[in-house]
Amino acid sequence: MISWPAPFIPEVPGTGHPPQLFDSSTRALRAVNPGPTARMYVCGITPYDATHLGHAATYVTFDVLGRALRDAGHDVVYVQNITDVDDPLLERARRDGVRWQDLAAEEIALFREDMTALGVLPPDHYVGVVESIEPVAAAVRSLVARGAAYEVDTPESSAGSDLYLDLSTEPGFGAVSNWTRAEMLAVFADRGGDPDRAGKRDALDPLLWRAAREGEPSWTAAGLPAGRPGWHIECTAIALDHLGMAFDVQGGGTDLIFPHHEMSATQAVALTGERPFARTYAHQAMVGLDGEKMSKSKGNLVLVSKLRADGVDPMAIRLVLLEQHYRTEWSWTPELLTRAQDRLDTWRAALSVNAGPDVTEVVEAVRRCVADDLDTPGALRAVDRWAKQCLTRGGPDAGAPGVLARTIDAVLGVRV
Ligand code: 5CA
Ligand code: ZN
Repeated sequence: MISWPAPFIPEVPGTGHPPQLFDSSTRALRAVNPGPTARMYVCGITPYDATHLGHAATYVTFDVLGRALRDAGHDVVYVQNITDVDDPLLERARRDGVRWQDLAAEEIALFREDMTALGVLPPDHYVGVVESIEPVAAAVRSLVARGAAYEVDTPESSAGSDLYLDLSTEPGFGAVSNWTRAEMLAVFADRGGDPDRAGKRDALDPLLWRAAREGEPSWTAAGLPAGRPGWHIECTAIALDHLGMAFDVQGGGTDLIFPHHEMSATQAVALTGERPFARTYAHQAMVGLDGEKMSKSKGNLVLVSKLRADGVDPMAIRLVLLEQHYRTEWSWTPELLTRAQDRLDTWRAALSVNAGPDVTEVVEAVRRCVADDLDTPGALRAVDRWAKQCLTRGGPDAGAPGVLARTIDAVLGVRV
């Protein structure tokens, strides 16, 4: 799939520090310690509605991680999927009387525009499920061949049996979330699972392949009934295809810790006999509106595209997101946007003077903050301090404003 245009990353003197990230799996800070090339997979959108501030927070968070890794001297291979065939997309298309392909294409186009406006670096591989049927089918066939999958009866009108993963064959199950079974069962149905499906061996077993039903899209793949991929196996197959095992960071929102990232990893371990799937699992806390999680299914959305259409500077939106630490839940308010716009105006004023205070310390502070579990609020405060000093007392260094402008552009993705 085509992604979106890459923004220019300016050169900054010196190098950044190797980032540490909170790993949801071990619940501890962990050094992201890649070789020359860092490998990152972040779960992409299900394109049935427009990008809201929660999605934007997730992609900006991992954008900052990618920038920090680059600034620390790594190449980055970044993979993102698109869940461009799944129940919520098909249901929304049916409700609105449009083709599911058209709905997906429209929402993906809008997402690209939103990401471009927010200065998010594009993934190197932007991969739709509809482009990945063969690798997904191969993964399902391999799980069947290993005795890790089983059939569940379907209505007579369908093309054959559905296939599920038998979690009892997978001793590594649970290693990503480290949740109790009760915790897993409490959210499974709400997050795309089907605990009550008759014929399953265990309530938590995930769907691998759904045999075609009347009126639903399907693909033919050797050895499988005509059908379509389950959700988790799509990310397993795409990640393995483009990154292999033991890649550096698996990212997404906290709503994906279980079941999505748990199942994706369990399946990858089952397929390869190796572990881990990802070395670090990092998750963006949920962004809300009026105290409730912002979600397409609830419809309580603040859309990036709507804010842009209202004339809001996308860099002010980005500053709202960066002002929050990614591991803290928060709710969108208009006051946050006003404050971010004021901050942007102040930074622009300070960075457009001919000479200012020395920036060695503030550049180092920005780098230290992002390397410290993506402490973007700390990085913004460091720039605020310099801007205030610059505007109140001035400074002698003619190169300073330019170096700092390039730093916040390269490391924080903020263009002043
Ligand atoms: N297609 C799947 C992942 S394979 C999916 O979860 N799509 S999504 O469109 O629902 O979400 C896209 C990304 O935004 C996911 O990483 C998800 O965890 C994250 N996300 C969704 N809602 C929020 C929210 N309210 N706050 C923060 N992140 C969110
Ligand atoms: Zn995913």
